[in-house]
Amino acid sequence: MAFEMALIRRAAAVEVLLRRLLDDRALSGEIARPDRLMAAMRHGVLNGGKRLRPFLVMESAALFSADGEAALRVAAALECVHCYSLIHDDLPAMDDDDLRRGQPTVHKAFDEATAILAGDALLTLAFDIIADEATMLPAERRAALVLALARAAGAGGMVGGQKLDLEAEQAPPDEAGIIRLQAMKTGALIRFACEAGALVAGAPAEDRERLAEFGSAIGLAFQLADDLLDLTADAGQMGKATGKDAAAGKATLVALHGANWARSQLHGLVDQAHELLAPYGEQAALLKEAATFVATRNN
Ligand code: GRG
Repeated sequence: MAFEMALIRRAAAVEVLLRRLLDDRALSGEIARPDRLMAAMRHGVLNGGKRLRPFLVMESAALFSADGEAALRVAAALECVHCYSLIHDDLPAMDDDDLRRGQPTVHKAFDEATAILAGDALLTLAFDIIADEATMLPAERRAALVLALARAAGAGGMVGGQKLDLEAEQAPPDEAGIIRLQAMKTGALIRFACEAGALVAGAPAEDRERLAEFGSAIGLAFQLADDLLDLTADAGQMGKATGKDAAAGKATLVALHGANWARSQLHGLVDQAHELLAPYGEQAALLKEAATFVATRNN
């Protein structure tokens, strides 16, 4: 319960900031931004969502008593990258989805070209937010965050994982290939979310690595849980609205080893995640609950 309340509280804070950052009025020193583009960006961002990644940034930052306002801005930046990826993932050239978070996808509500541009602008806005002096951190910490986010989001991270995922439709990968693809496509941003808290705080490298490992463990759990939800949706049970991946016979660890194996893996990953946070004691209680939530979520 404490976790659910904290997730809602953190989501509300990040939404206030996102609303401000996506305001029609130009940023100081910037040429006015086109209305329809801004409207499409808002549609893709201010449309619900659990705001799990921002939560992970803010909670991992709190673990090291980092500046809360700076952590909030990094959290908002990461959510912009996540939302851009969802807008592009929904496009006809990719997943071709009509609904996202229960509302028309951006290309349905606007048009395809506008959706592509809204995604592009959200990606660049993310780096703008972090690099801006308003993110009151020493310049080298902002640079380290920009670098880590660029790597998590780019060809060696989420975008590369998406490419491998598209290729997997033609040539299904083996187990190692599936793990690599998922670690890149969904794992990299979750890993960054957890690592970012340590970066905002300027925590020692050992803590940064520990939080990154925690992020990798819950990233894997997130994807396994997602594949399980997909399977139950495909079987017409509770879970995701569509079981598209399972119905398409997509190569996943769940498809390879079955649901019971996946559930026992999830237990192991949550234990591993909790152990990684053991040095932080009670301070890490909410992050530990987040790991459990990720593995047991039903949406
Ligand atoms: C198009 C560059 C590009 C990348 C797309 C992450 C991704 C890569 C695509 C999303 C496809 C998808 C639905 C994957 C399953 C896991 C996932 C990322 C689910 C959505 O994340 P949640 O559950 O969503 O955190 P909310 O809506 O709560 O933010």
